Amino acid sequence: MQTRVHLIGAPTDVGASVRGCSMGPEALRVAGIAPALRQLGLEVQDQGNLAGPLALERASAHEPHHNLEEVVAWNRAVFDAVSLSLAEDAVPVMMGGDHCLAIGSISAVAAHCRREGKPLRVLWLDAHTDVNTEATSPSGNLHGMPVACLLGRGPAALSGWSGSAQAIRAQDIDFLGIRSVDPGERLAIRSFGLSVYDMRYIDEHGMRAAMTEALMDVDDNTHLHVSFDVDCLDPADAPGVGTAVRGGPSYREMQLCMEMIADTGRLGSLDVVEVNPALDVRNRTAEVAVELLQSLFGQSTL
Ligand code: 5AB
Ligand code: MN
Ligand code: MN
Ligand code: MN
Repeated sequence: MQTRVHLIGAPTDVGASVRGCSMGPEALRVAGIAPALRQLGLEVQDQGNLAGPLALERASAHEPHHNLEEVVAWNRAVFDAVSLSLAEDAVPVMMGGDHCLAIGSISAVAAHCRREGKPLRVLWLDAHTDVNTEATSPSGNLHGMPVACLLGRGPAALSGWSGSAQAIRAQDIDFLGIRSVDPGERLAIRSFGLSVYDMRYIDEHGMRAAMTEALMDVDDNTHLHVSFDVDCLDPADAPGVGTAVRGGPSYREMQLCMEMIADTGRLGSLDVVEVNPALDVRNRTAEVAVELLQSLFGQSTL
């Protein structure tokens, strides 16, 4: 059976304070995401963009969760679209948009896995761990909090969507490429016992060892969800992001990461988030993302 892929655009930046990743879905289309995946023999259906509230006025800095109402509305739309796509046996590719949208997509995936009795594993590819809460966030931006929400530590309005207070358990998620962790996040990583392959680990052991470990418990029945924040890449390779941090994996290291995920054959759903064309150079970041997705969906040189 041919693998079906649904492209779902979620053009918003309500979870971020730097504007512009609302143009991410269009940048990925301009970079040829659909034909690039079709080339691999996948049946690709672009479902267009979801609709949601604008957030033209940034909320006051005193609110603990900026744009909470808008973030809830966008995540509802993402939750519904991803749920539908999974029910149709397709692989949903949620094109963000900022990373707060992973609350909706991963909650939908978790609900699906629970229904199907499948173990879920999440790979969080990012410079950041995004495990802030209202109490620890230095910014109030919800794109820095999706992991906390999924672990049951978010605002009530963003909790319980998967049918359980915790959409995922701490042992279900591995982080890779991490190099920016806030003080409160460091405490959360320790208390949850999160598995974090940070840049030092990758420097010392290499991408291959890190990925081998991260993918160790993936079996034939596993649903693997990849949440790909493009700021995971070194900003030299992916400059079009709102929260760039120097010292990330190179283009080639990231290719190996994607190739090793492809080798498992278990990729079930994907987020591609934080592509910000307003900060980019000739759409390079979207192009790099599309090339990496080709590897993720199984393209190999030989
Ligand atoms: B991204 C920061 N930790 O919470 C915060 O891009 C940055 O989804 C969050 O990883 C970056 O504001 C969010 C300082
Ligand atoms: Mn992120
Ligand atoms: Mn990030
Ligand atoms: Mn693990």
